[in-house]
Amino acid sequence: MCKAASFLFGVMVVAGSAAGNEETVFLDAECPLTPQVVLDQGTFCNTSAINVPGAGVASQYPSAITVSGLTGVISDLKVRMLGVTHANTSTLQALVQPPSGAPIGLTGSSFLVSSPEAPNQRPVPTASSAQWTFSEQADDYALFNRDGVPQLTSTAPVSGSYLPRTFALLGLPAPAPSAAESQLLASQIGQNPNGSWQLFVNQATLNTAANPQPTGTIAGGWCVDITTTASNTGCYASTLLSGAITTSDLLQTGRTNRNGIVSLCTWPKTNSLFATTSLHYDAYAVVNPAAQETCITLTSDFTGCGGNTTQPVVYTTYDPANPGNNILADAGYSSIGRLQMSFRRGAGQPFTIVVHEITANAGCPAYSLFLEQNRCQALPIGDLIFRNGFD
Ligand SMILES: [Ca+2]
Repeated sequence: MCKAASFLFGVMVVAGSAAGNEETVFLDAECPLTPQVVLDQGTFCNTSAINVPGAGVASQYPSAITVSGLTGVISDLKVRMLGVTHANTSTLQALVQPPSGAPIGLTGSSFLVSSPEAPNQRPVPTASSAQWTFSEQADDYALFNRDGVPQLTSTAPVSGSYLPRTFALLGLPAPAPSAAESQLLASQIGQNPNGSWQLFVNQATLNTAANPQPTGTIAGGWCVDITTTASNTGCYASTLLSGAITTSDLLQTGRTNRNGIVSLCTWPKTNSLFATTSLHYDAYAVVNPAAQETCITLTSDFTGCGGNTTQPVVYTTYDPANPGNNILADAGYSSIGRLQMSFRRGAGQPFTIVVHEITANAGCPAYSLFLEQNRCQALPIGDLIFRNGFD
């Protein structure tokens, strides 16, 4: 029997103790992907300017849009920001809270996130009266790029379509939702579109009081473009894993280097071993349930770790004696908050998610790992082919 689209991965313990040292995530039967005709469409906007200070929340926090009168359930969603002007949009944080479901991270980071092409440099994408469309049909991220080119010092206006994605987000001030954010607009597939949509915009300060950020504006406000079908298309899949790292967990020898570079479907990265300290870990073996290669996002939530910084790493195959080998993806950081990354995996291909402590025996009382994918969406192309060859 086909399960709800929110649980297309399953979990089984294959090794370790009841502490859950190592688990294998198996697949449940997928809901069928049934072609469906568009039932309804609508664009809804709030055109009041959203002004962004040098630090903290925007002038409208949140800015709200009421959607009403649409029939059916959401099959496609786009969020547009109109007239974005800002001299460093990399730390301009935006979340959208739909009427139901988790908030969706649109853009922004709480930390310096380097691009793989410019290690140790922070991209500084600027925007001048730009029209930003957040869409899963896009190929790159607003935080890093314009047309696939890292924006380090450019003053050119940046208009275009961007993938929604936040990076190393510590959470936005209340009343923004405290729930971990989804990385996919597709998380709204199958939901009722009608109700209040709220946009939370915040300027991060990079935790440095002496690091003032430029002010900015979203002068024309924002819009949601909603398409519906009669029933759930089944394209969105997710699973939530949770656990704790304790001193009864298994040990790995060393850990992955934290180099500030995030793994992305558009930018796979390499990494290596750092130190050889013994660290406790949990491992989850997962298989991609999609019928074709997809982009899988992972949101790690370490806010329940009691301030103990914790690191997530994804492997093609994991060897706790050599945790610097076979790294598929990492977030470039450990965190006491949340970390986001994404990676590509083919149909039926396995991967292993490992969560480990940074300080020996520090552990983590409670963490969660949220996997998502839109299994109907082709991979974001970016210019991967030029960065990594014909893989
Ligand atoms: Ca454990």
